[in-house]
Amino acid sequence: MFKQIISSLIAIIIGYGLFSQPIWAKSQDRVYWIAADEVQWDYAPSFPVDPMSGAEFTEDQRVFVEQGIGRLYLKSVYQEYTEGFSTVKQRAPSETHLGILGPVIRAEVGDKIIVHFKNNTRFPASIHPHGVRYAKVHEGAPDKGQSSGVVAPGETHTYQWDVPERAGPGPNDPSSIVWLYHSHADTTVDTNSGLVGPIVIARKGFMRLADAMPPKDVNREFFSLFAVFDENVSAHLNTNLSACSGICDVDDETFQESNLMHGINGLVYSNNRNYVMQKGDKVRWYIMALGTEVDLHTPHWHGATLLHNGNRLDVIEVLPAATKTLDMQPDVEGNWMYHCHVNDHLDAGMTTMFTVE
Ligand SMILES: [Cu+2]
Repeated sequence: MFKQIISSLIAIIIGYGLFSQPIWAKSQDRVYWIAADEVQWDYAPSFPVDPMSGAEFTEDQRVFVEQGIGRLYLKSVYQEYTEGFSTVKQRAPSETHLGILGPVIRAEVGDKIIVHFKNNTRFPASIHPHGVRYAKVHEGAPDKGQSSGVVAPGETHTYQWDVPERAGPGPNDPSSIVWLYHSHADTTVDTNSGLVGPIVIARKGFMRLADAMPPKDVNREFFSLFAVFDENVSAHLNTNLSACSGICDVDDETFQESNLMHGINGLVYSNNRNYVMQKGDKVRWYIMALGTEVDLHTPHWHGATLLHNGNRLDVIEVLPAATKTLDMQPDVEGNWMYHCHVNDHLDAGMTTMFTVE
């Protein structure tokens, strides 16, 4: 009898220990090693073939992928490294659709995010986060000579950001939401140069332990940045001009037009083909936009509908630096068009496909 009471007490104590503070709900430091690197970026690796039509690019399409500088540009991108910046981390297969975007920074409410940042580019750069909580010194934006996390070429900075309730999903949001991060040394130049990435904040208890995994209540997640990268104002314009042929006059309107890269994650004309899912999956889409007054985008999915905070739709609107999180449960197999529904953007390359297997 006495033994039974003791063992019951032990069971209660162990049970309390397990369930009052489940291991997955503990606050954690989420540590990242991220550098800004200069890389040669290909907006349309499929050239000269348009994967959508299977035919060669048309004259109108070639304005963007062949004329002027063409489809290869030097850009600045955020890359994730292993501890101590020893090697660039290989992207998980589930994240190859990220394209030009920097690594996904993940945390759940209650965590702290620590980002070791190194600027390997020839221009000042930073990581300025949206949504999370930071002191001025970790803002990543210029502040009249004060130290605020803008990093000179070759230098480093360790950002520390908190993730309080107000950085996570609100009452009408799903279990995770997306924020942007980007360089804010010279925002217009830095973002057009390519320095942008996503932050995902999950509700407490919803983040999985493994890297590159979606929240616990979904099977798959995808990220899309709808942005016209204006290569006319990239920090790398002068370098890129050396690879220009034909009309290469920076004051010429035709040349300027050829440098407006209407991409989804920096890929144009159906070159982002890694949006692959299974029929019936619970799929979360994180939509982001950046740019200027032409960057009003209306992402549209064929073959499926989505939920956005309780509203059903198959088109969502985003404006520069806005973010939207949507859920989809695809129920018809196939390759489906996924494009911005602004006519001018669609024609200029802001289109791709998603695949339901
Ligand atoms: Cu658009």
